[in-house]
Parts: sequence; C-alpha cells; structure tokens
Amino acid sequence: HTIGFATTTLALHAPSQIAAAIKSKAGEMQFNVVISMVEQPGLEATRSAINSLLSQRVDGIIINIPLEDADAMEMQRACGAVPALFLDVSPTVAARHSVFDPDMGARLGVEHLVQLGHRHIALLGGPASSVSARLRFDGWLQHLSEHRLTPVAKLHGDWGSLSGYQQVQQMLHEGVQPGALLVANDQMALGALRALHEFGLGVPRDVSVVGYDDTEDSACFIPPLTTIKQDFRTLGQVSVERMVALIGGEQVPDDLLTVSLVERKTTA
Ligand code: IPT
Repeated sequence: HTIGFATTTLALHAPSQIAAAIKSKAGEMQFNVVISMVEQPGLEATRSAINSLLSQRVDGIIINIPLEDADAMEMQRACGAVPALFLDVSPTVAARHSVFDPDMGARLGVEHLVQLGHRHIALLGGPASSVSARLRFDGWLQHLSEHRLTPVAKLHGDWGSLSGYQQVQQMLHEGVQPGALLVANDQMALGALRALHEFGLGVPRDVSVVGYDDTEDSACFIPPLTTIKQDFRTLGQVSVERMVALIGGEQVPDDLLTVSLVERKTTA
C-alpha cells in the first residue's frame, strides 16, 4: 500500500519535519510514501501535485499545502474515491483534517507575554498565502484585544529567516522598539534575533521573543528560543493512522491537536 504526500516546499523546517514523521510512521505500518512537492502554494500547483500522485496509483493522499476552505473542498473532490486528509487548513473546514489548534497557539503566546507584564508587543506574521499564518495573526489580535492591547507594529514575512531579519531590521530603523515580539514561526524568529542583536538590543533584556513551531534547531538559537511547540512527530503519527484507517474503509474523526508553550531563554 502507498500513501501519497503532497507538500509545500521541504526547504522550510516544519514541512520537512512533518514529512520525516509521516515517512517513519508509515514505514512502521508497512506503508510506502511517495512525495509530490509544490514550490509555491496555490490551487493549480496543488491540483497538479495531486494528479501526479493519483497517476502513481496511491491509495490515499495526505495534503500539507495551505488551502482555503473552498479550495480544500475542491481538492477533496479532485481525489475522487481516493481518501484525502488535510494538514494545513482551517479547523472549521468541512474536508477531513488533522490540524494543530491555531487559536490555542496564539493565546499561549499572548498570555505568556502579558503575564510577564508586556504591553508593547509587535507581531511578525507569516505570508498572506498561508491560512495558518492568518489564523495565528487573527488569534494574536483577538487575544491582545481581550487585554485591551493593540500591537505596536504588524509585520509579515515569508516564513524564511531572512524575511524575519529584514522585517525586524526595518521596524527598528523606523524607530519602533517593542518590548516583545510574537513571531509566527521559529525560522523568522531566528532572523529577528539577528536583527535585534545587530541593533545592540539584548534578548530578553530589552526585547522578548516568542517563536512558533519548536523545530529541531530552536533550542540551539542564541539565546535558546521560547516558542509554541507543534509536535510534528505526533502529527505524523496521527495523520498516518487516520489515513490507514481511511484506506481500510473506516470512518475517522477530525483532529484538533493541542500545542504547548516551551519556555526557554528569550522571554522575561
Ligand atoms: C507551518 C509552520 O508553522 C510554518 O513555520 C511554515 O513552515 C509553514 O508550515 C509552511 O507551510 S506548519 C503547518 C502544518 C500549518
């Protein structure tokens, strides 16, 4: 039996760790995995990735490409009788999914900073093409407003570390210096740390930083990164178990996976 895995670029840390987790869980369960990767997310790229997997006669398809609700429904139809499971969609979508809870992640980050006494918080979100980036950003705004706070800056990167570096550098050059920074992923947080360092700002002495993902390298940043952990190993296990059940003709529930705050050395 073969599981197809349609994924956004594996050059990013989170998707590559999800792919690794899916591959090893599938191996344990005696399933093959074939991968089809899109360079840029989008409906047409996703459609051709799915078609290429279908032409390789996969038994089911796990899709880790950001998709809006209507696009996910359309891709589910495109899979026909082959079961599809989505990993990067809104938890409210009607298509079958196993996703991390974006609102919980946003809330944990905001609550952590507010409890430390922060009021001047800047946001560094992900790209507009990502549903998850938008849900995290909206969650931050909502939970900040529950504390009667508005962000001192709203920045957007492309998930890569260089974009985090450039966005934060530009903010500092414009004279905005927040007390804390919520970042939508650890790679952009890495770039943010460099920009703060080059500006002569201490982390966490002058600025606190909270990342998102807890990828393999985050504990080795300087300083070790406080972040919202998405347990990619668990996502790999759950999604493969669901897919194997679907291939066996069973019904499966949707999953909303919890995330957790990992406190390291970038917040005070
Ligand atoms: C999401 C990551 O949090 C983010 O860092 C980035 O790598 C993105 O994927 C790429 O699409 S995790 C996803 C399952 C929402």
